[in-house]
Formats: sequence, C-alpha cells, structure tokens
Amino acid sequence: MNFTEILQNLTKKPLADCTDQELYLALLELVRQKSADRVQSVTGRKLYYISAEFLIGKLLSNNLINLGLYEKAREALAAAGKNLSDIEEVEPEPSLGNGGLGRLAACFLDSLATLNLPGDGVGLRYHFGLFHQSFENDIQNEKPDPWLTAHSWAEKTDITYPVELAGKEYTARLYKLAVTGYEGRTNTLNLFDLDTIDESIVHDGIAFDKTAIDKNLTLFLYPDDSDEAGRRLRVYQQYLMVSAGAQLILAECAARGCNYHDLADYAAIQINDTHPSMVIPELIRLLGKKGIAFEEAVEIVSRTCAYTNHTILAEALEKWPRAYLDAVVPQLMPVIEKLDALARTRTADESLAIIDQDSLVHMANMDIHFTHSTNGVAALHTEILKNSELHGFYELYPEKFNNKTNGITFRRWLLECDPRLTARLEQYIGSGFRKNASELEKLLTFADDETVLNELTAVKKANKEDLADWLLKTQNVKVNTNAVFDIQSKRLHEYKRQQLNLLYLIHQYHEIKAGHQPAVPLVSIFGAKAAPAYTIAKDIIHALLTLSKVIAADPEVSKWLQIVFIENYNVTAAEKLIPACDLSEQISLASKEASGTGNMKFMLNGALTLGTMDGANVEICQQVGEENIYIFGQSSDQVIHRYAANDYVAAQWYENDANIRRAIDFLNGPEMLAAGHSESLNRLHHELIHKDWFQTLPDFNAYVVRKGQALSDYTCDPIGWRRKCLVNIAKAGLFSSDRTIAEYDHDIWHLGK
Ligand code: CBF
Repeated sequence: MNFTEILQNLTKKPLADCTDQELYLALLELVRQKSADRVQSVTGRKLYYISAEFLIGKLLSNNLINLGLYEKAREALAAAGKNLSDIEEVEPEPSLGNGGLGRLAACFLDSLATLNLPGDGVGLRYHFGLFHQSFENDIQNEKPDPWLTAHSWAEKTDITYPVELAGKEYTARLYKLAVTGYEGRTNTLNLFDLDTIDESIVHDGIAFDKTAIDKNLTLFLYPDDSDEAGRRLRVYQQYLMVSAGAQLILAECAARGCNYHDLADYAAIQINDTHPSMVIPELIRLLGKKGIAFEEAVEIVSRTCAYTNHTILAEALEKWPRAYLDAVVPQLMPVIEKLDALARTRTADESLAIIDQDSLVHMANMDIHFTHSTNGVAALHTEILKNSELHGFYELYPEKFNNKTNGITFRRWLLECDPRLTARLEQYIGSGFRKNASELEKLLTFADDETVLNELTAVKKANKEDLADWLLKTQNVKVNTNAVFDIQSKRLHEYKRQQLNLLYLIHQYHEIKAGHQPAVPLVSIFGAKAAPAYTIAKDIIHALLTLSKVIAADPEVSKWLQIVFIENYNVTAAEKLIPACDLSEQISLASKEASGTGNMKFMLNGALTLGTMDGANVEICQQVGEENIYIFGQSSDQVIHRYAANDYVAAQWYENDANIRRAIDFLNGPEMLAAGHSESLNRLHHELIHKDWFQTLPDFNAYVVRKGQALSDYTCDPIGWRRKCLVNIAKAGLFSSDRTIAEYDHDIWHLGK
C-alpha cells in the first residue's frame, strides 16, 4: 500500500473529501500504530524521569518527523489538496508544563528514545495546565487551558494504584503517551489522574474550591499557592505523582524479575527539581512494606535516585511546613523523621538538616543526602552550587556533585520549526547533523562564502515574513519585516529582567523624541506568562502593553520602534518566533539563570545573543567566541559579592543617573498614566527605585550601549552580521539534548546495563 492508501484506509473515504479534523484523527491513529511497532523490551536499568512538568508541545509533526513519515504525509495530503500545517492547527497543545524545566523534560524524552535508551517519564495529567493567558484592558487575564479531547495522545489504561491522602484512599489512574525517538525506539510518558476530577468546579477564571481534593487534584499545574489551602494542594499533587509513580516503578521492575533488594539494577530515578522529592521516603516506605528494613531501604533508594537542581532562587527550593505533611501524608512523616535523624549523624551543620528548627521540611536537603548524584544544569550554575549555595553539602559529599549542561532536541527546534534553514543546511553539509549535532561545525567552512551568507539572510527574511503573517492572523498586529526582530520570550520573572528591556525601550523612545534616529527600526517581541499571584510580574506586563500603545500612537517614534506582546506564549508560539529572531534577549541577572534553554534554541536558528554572563550563555560565549555574541553587565562574582555585602541601594542609582531617572519616571509620567492603570504603574515605579531585587539599574547603561552596538552592526555590516549568525548555528551542536542525555547516561544512569 502506498501512503495515500494507508491514510485512506483509516479515513474510509478519499482524502480530498475529509475535513482537517478527520485527517488529524487518521494521522494520530497512524502514528500510534507506527510508534507501537517501535516499542522494545527492556533489559537492565531503565530510567524513570519524574517531573511535575512535561512541556511537550504539539505532537503530530514531531512524531511524523521522528517516524520518517513527515514528507510522505505532506505529499499525500498535498496531492489531495490538503495542507499539513492546517491539519496541525486542529491539534490542541498539551497543557502539561510551564517553562524551561518542563520543556527540558520533553527534550530529554525525545533524546532518550532517539538514543535507543529505555527511559520513561512520570508526571500528572493536568486538565487545564498552568492557565490560558489573554490581555484584557492591558492586564493579564487567566482562564483554564483545556486540551484533553476525546482523542488525545495520552491513552487511558486500566492500570490504577491506591494513593492515601490525608487518611483517605484515592485511585490514581495511569494514562500512557507514546514517545518515539528520531529513528529510535518508543518509550512512554506515564501520566496519572483521578477519575473523579470535576472540571465544572472552576469559576471566575481559574478559581475553584481548593479543599475538594477528589474534584480538583489534577485540574491545574502549580495551583495558586498564595494561601494555605493552595500550598497544601501542591503537597497533595506531589504525593499523588510520586506515590503512583513509585508503585508503577516497583510493579514494572518486579515484572522483570526484580526482588526489590536489587531495585537499583532495574531502575534509575531522576528527580527533576524538588517537586518529586517525596519519592524518596515513599519508596522507603513501600520497600518497608515488602519486608526490607529501613537501613537497607535507604541504601537501595540512594543508589536508585539522583537529583537535578534547576535553580538557586530560594523561593523555588521547596520547604514544606511539617504540619502540612503531618496532615496530608502522615504515613511519610515517620520515614522523613528517621531520614532527618540519619542525616544529623552525618553532619552537625544545622543548615543541612531535613527538618529544621522551625519545623520546615527541606526537600532539596533530603534529595542531596539520600540520592547518589546532585547535578546543576550549566557549568556556572554547578560551580555556584558547589561554591556558595550548596557549599556545605559539597564539602560533605564532593563525589555526588556533577554538571550536566542542558540541551534541546534539534528535531523540534530545527528540523520541525525551521524547515527552510534545515533544507539549506542539508544542501551545504549533508544530513548527518540530524543525528549527530556536532556535524553542524562543517558549516564553518562557508563562513566567508557570500552566496551562503546571502542565502541564510534570505532564509531569515522568509521566516520573518511567516511570523509577520502569523502575528497578523492571530493577534491582528502588523510588523515591519525590515526591522530587527528582537525577542525576549520566557517566563515573566524579575530575575529574567524583562523590566531591563522595558527601561531600554523607554530610553529609546526618549532618544527618538530628542531627534537621535536609531540605526535601524526595531520590533521588540515579548512572550511571557506571569504567575497569577506575582503582582510585580503582572505590573511589568502591564507597563509593556501600555508602552506599546503609547509608542503606536506616536508616528514620530512608531516608525522606529514597535512592541509586540504575544498572548498565551507556549511551545507553538515559540516555534513561530524562534526561526524569525535576529537578536535573542538573555539578560538575566548574572548568577540567577541556572542555564536557560531558549538561548540555545535562538542560537541554533541563527539569532545572535544579547546577554549577560549567566547560565549557559557562558558556554555559548565559549563556543562562538566573544566576537560572535553581545555580552554586557555585571559578572556573577560581582553580583554574589554585592548580595553578600548587602549594599545595593537602587535609589542611589536612580538619583545619580539622569538616563535611569528619565526612564523610570516615564513609567508613571503623564503619557503612561493616560494610557494605563496608575496603581500598577506607580507600584512598578516604586519597586524599581526602592527594591530592584535583581539589580536592573547597575546593568542599564551597559545594556543600552551593547544593544546599540548590535543594532548598528546589523545595519552597517550585514555580511559580518550573517557570518556571526553562521558561526552560532555551526557551534550549536554542543547544546543538543542528545549530548546531555549521553552524559547523564554515562555518568549517572548506566541504562540497559
Ligand atoms: O534546567 C531547565 C531550566 O529550569 C528552569 O526553568 C527552572 O524552572 N528552574 C531554570 O530557570 C532555567 O534556567 C533552566 O534552563
């Protein structure tokens, strides 16, 4: 049968007569069948990657690419007058993640399957994700983000596990989602849910009764934790995930012959951040039920589990009041108490305890004591963990600490999202880079080939046109494709410093008004969701949206400057933005961004980075050389010292620098107040002068200068600019998640052995 016949067999009518919905369902079925053919039996160690988030994005195209069916499908559909990208529109994006942590987990699953390694994900099947973002009256509005349809990639199974929460038994049901690698095997993403969830309890945006656990438990990812009920709900969710996950792991290992004493020979468990940390005491508890004594269980679990730290922000290293755990998981508290006592025999340092003097349970501390590996996610981040944030632990267990610089899957972030660039690369260097990312370096031989450089310019221009069409269609915004496309897309957080970009844009507004024409028009694009209870983050969104209106209404400025804020930024939007980007904003306060992965995606797609020496920017700089990246700002050492000295006073910078003062005072000046909300604008104004926790002001002038340099290079030396882009693409190989996964496997997991 040819491909058209195969598809037609599924649609039961000529393809030309099918709706896009019918074709989508047929392709989904086809992918399921073909993925099932690639399931392999497991011998030796198998990985379980436990994570609160898996930001997997739409799956149809990715799966077709990985199965080698994309071109065939596109051609068969085209012959019937159908367009694969229209069919993709039918697919809802799974709402299973939020930011880098979740997207990393998704890239890792792709790489595991591509490298033919046995490795499954374990997580929760959220019904409404984080939230769906819209802007109403220039303010972020949150609604549920439904994605579960009758025909979803995640298939219901009849496998269930009992989970005890606050003394009551719940039934966790397993859903399985096939993860097929590029020319590789099929693994599984295991997602747990309750049958009793009631979506109708959500009202007024994303509000719901936080105490109705049987109805609400998997409604949202990261439910609002600004009150106690919300914080407890997070504990409920985490325990559902780890208890069901631990039971699944033990059942699968037992089915392969494990006698539980040898669990570490059958399973490797990676704890992705602190959300799944309770898997440690839960496994010890479950092994106890199988007759294994506490001491031996601790030993088994420590050999099985490993922990990844993704942040040094204290707020993200979870510490639960023991009263919550006493109430929600009383069965775990005796185990946690024993672990605390055991940890105290290893060190007298109170800061390394699991249960502290205020009765807070430190999840990261439990992870480090009772796993065999703790890794950071970029070289600088790991050094900061070792030398400052986790220094006490590093002294106690130096052998446990290691670095695994993050990576991204090139299948989604090059082959799928940038087919034009992929085709050109294949023309220049062949297709080896699809599986072996380091082959991209072959591109360097074309660094002085003006034909190639011009062709790369044409690719970028066409991608910018595509983005412009999409913006017009989805947001009714018209953009000038001759402008520089400058993009900052990531979670909204003060440490990522969207507010620095905001101050720059205000500065430029003033410069243009003062008659200083910029080198080139600039379209400044943002994509970011703010946590619903994070007031200042929402104020920053409001200020950007307001400024965007002020600029648009001013013809003198708007021919040079435009701000576009993407509504509901998600993987689908990222796939449109990244190939069209000229300048990638990676401007976090040095030391605060553990790694970043957006920085890698933009680089791979030929954008130049404007960034601080933070996270993986440091390694990007090492790869491409200082002449091919725009670095500015304080170093992480300077920042760490400034925090230690506790002598940063934002108001002094405001008082002493006229440019800073002019930019900040514009926030609640007459133009902005006429267009926006005074409460929000005044609050942000006050915050920047009196708090500025992430030191925006000391980096302001350096940022303005460096960005000016980048924009002038873009205009004055277009060939030189494109050469830099070429070098960035060529040097992106290091940031393939295939490399990262190979390192995890070699150093930590030893899968299949
Ligand atoms: O390691 C993956 C990413 O994780 C975060 O998003 C996180 O949630 N802690 C970090 O902020 C990123 O730097 C990191 O790339």
